[in-house]
Amino acid sequence: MKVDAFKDAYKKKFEDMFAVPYTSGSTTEQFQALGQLLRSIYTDKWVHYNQGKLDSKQKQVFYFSMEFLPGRQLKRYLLNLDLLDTARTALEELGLDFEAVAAAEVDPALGNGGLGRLASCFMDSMAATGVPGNGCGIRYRYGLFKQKFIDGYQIELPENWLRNPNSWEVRKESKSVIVRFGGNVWLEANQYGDLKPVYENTFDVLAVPYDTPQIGYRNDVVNNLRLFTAEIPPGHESYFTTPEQRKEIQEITEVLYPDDSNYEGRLLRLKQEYFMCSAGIQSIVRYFKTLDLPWSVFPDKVAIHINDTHPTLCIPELMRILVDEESLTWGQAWNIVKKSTSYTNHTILAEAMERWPIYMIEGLLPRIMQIIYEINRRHLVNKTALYGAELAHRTAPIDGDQVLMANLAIIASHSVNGVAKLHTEILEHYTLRDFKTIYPFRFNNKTNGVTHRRWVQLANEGLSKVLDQHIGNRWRFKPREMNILQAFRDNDEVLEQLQEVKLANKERFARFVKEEMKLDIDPTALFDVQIKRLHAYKRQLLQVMHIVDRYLTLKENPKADFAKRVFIFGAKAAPSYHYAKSVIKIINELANLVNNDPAIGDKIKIVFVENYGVSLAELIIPAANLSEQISLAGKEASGTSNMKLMANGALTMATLDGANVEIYDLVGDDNIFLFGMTADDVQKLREANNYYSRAIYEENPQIKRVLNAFIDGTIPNIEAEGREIFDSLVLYNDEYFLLQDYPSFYEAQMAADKLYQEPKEWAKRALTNIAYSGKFSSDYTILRYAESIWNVSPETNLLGEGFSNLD
Ligand code: GL2
Repeated sequence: MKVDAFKDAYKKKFEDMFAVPYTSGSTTEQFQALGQLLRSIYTDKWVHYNQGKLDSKQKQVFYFSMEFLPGRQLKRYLLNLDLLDTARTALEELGLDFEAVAAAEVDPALGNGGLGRLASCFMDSMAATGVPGNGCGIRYRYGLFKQKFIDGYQIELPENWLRNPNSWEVRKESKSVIVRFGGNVWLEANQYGDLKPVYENTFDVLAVPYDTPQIGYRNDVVNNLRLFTAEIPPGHESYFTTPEQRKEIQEITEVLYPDDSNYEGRLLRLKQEYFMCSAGIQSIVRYFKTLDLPWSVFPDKVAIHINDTHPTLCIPELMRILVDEESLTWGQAWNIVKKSTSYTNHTILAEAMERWPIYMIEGLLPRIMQIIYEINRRHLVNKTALYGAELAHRTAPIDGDQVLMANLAIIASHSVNGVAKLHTEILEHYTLRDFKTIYPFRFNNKTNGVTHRRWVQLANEGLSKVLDQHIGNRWRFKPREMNILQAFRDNDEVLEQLQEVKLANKERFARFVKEEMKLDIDPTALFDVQIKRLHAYKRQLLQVMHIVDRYLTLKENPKADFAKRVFIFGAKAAPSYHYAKSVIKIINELANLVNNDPAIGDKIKIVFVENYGVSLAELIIPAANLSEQISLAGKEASGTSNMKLMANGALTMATLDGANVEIYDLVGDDNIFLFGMTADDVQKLREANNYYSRAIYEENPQIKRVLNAFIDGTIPNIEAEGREIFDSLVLYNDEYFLLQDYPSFYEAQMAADKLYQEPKEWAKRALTNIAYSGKFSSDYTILRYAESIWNVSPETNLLGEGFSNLD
């Protein structure tokens, strides 16, 4: 579409919608008009692609996830439709501010963090690579809470993301299904003598799908993200006369659980999980039946992927439908389930492992519990014969009065993968060792990835132009070709351009900070970024110790040789996570102290952005010089902000944890700041059982001085929180070994300071990080899933070339 035609279409759309001249709307209205215009452009493609999938009966992937964090869609759609420049020019020629219009879109926070964002990167990459993929999840009425700081404390406000109509979704009421909860169930012989369940007094809920298109990058693919909402079934209105009764239905899809990597065994969460699984599986079965094929080929047409254990109930739900409703034998059904299901594990944290009390499942989902009992019984019988009773019991889905969701997911899947090499190794050797014994070929690694379209092409247009100028634009289709940039490591012109782009991105962020926080930050200072959920294992506190250390040193010796730094944090804490909230309070009070100390000036500034999410990440990441990836080794399954920051030319400050290990393998010693214990060291230290943090505190004056600042009034207004943190580190033996790793962390930070004083040397390393980041494109990750887990053949459109050689 040409600019003039786009302008005319936009004007008409705006005036049709709002009945006022196009010059007089708000940015929200302008966004809505642009959204509607885009819809009219892509809908044909969507319909056509869907029809093509149906006609060809090709295999499709169904990616089940309780979380998606898509971010804003407008620019993503424009980019993928190759209309970004056209739309920008058109709006600007009409006198409108394109960026302001794009920023008027709400950012749907339907996920907590890395896991949800990964699901959205995967949706983008499936469309880009031509993998026929469907996302399946919940349309939460309220997304992850909106974070506010009041007196330095985190306050949670509801995130009403649907206040304005959602421009992209399509309600598909005719595709609704009924999800059944509770009641009684028993088995009775039917007219053929088969035992079938009979239900009584069930609580029925209507699951209504809302579909959002997933447009491929400059190809003809438009996949689908289907999110379900819970409603009263038509004709049942008379049973729901009181607000309480209606609420019982509405609350199923009312809010996202705000806990990251933490399991909460609440009945409502179980309802949500089953609601999504049952609705999604019923949709799949209905679709499969339209193909008019025998059940035995179901696994050749459908791949069901379980993103973490939250969607594990897909397994007994599919068993239920196949056995109870479609009258397959147990053996036939089990084969189908196993061949079509695969599971990704995203964490080894014990507190994140889902286990549901049997009484809860029994009460809410009586037939599903019967099926789980039968899966368990057969597992014990079969595996005891082969491996003995102990191993059979340790791997069984039922443990005493609990159902272990990971066990159920593993035994009923044909593939189990971790999300980084180290993570998969830990799963195989420790966490899931028993399963590895029984199913040696079931395990595989799929290192996470990020979509360069959002995280480089859109978030960093300046960098994208530099890349185009020197290496051509093929990297936009094949991000691995960014490695050609490495040939320019000694090219002064390129290095200078990269520095200019970085500075411009830092200035943009500084303007935001000035506007939103009334704080001046120096764009030439080192921007040191740690953006992720607040969690003890991620060790934001290590960085806090480092800042306190610098602060105290500078107070004593204002001439101390530190580079100017802006410490940037973005982090939400789970509302019930007391410790994490204390760390938030401490960072905010430290910021207050340091930012207002005239003796410190620009040498240290602390920016803790409120309400960190995808859109803020898009602003912060391109501005970063240093990427803090400092979790205790062995704890972070993969991480993905590490990849986004690297792609934008930040150097990584890292422990050898998660995907940091693979970043290190790519860029080498000279282009990363490594510190701290390895996962093996941590393991040994734990086994030795002789770690004594109090002794480190007593014997290391640097550490003692820093920790004392938490309790001696140096940082005002943190009496309770400072004491809590101090005690966790000194009295309660420092579970995440901060004191053990601190000296090497500090040393690495000093090395970063030193390097930052040599801008050209720093820029060379930034260039190398950018160059090698293409390897972490989620396009490749998805192609690996497609090839070795889902067994679907993508019709890739990336420069028309296939992807035979992925490694
Ligand atoms: C996580 C891991 O903690 C994180 O390291 C990983 O990158 C993502 C995606 O694989 O998954 N696991 C988890 O439960 N959450 C994550 O972010 N919330």
